[in-house]
Amino acid sequence: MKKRTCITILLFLNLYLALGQTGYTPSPENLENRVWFQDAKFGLFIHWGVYSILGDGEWVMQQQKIKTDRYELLPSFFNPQDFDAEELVRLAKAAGMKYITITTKHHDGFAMYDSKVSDYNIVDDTPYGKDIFRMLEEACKKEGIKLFAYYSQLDWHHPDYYPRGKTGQDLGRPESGNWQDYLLYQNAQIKELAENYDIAGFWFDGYWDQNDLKKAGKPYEDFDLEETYKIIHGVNSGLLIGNNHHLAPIAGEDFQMFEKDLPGKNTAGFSEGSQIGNLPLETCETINHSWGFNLQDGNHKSAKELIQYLIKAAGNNANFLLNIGPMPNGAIQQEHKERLKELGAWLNANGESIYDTRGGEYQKDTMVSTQKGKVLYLHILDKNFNSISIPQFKNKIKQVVYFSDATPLNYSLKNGKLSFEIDSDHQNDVDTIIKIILK
Ligand code: FHN
Repeated sequence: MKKRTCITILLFLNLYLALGQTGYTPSPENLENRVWFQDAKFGLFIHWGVYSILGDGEWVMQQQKIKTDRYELLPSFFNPQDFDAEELVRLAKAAGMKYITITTKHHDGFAMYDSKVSDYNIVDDTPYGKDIFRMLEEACKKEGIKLFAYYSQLDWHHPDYYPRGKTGQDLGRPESGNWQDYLLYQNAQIKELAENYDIAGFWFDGYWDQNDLKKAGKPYEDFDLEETYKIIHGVNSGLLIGNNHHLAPIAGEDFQMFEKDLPGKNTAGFSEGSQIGNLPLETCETINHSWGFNLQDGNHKSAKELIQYLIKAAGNNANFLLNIGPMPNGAIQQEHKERLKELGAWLNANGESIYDTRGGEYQKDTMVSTQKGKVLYLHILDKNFNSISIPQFKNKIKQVVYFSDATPLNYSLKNGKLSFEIDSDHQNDVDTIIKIILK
């Protein structure tokens, strides 16, 4: 284990025990994996299911109120002949991504892996008949990319997901069911994923479906997260668990995610209750506006927007999990492939200022900072922002250079105030990086 990792783990452990979640002590392997996670910075989110056939996103069952017996027709024409796991993993790797998180089961309840718990899965229930999660696992191993399993605790198909939460009403299921039997089913699927696939962790979703009822003072059911997390860490204590419950971290979790917002913000409305905890952080976002494939959604964010989101995430000490939604044939939309290639090109040139760094203390809309040891990277995200002044700059400076060509920069540091001008030749429309080597 690298010396730096040991120190980081000890820091984590102290911080954890001081502020942390009672009742759960992460194993040394888990702490080491958290350091890896924080160093990784960038991952690929994949939302893919039989819903892609309808080309109307991953909520189509709910939004079009498709009864379960009608929705169950979809797998019979799911045959993604153009799916190429190795090509997809190489696309992620070339984009500079270090891990992939894919939906093994979304809210529609259909398993995109070879589940032995339910035949309602891609191997047993489609003409395609292949385990895409296994194919991705093998391709990830080959390319040195880690694989995470997204799993929805919310289930619009299973008859025992009863009482219903905020969603999944009127989908043709009997108005009855045994919640404990659903938890047994859900935990059996989660356990088989942990035991049968070489994964790095779990990305849970859907907790909010019941919790929103609780917040509204209505009858709800509890997911008993402690039991699920114990099962996972009982299989492998090193597995990293995150839960998109939109709350502060809960005991047993190993990273905290934010949806469509930087940590601490709530512009998209998903982060109302999720104050920043003391776990590794991640924010997730779409390239267009849809997680699952949406034929009508051609509103693709520019490469500049996505690169700057990655930089702001790193500046806020968070990873960026960027989503694609494969089409029903298994292919990736051209625009999404192009964006990933542009992110990869930027990281190829500037990755030193992102990978293995931690969020800096200077965060504004137009400027964030990342830091690695004695090197501070200032990211100036607005080309017109060329006269920089940082009051209360606490560090002693050895040298200030432009990251792009190592040209020294004249600066003044008087009474703790650091100021300098950026010359027009070095201004960059996406990110002007100033490298400050500290004493
Ligand atoms: O309802 C899901 C949605 O389909 C998607 O999976 C996102 C990804 O973060 N999570 C939920 C919405 O918060």
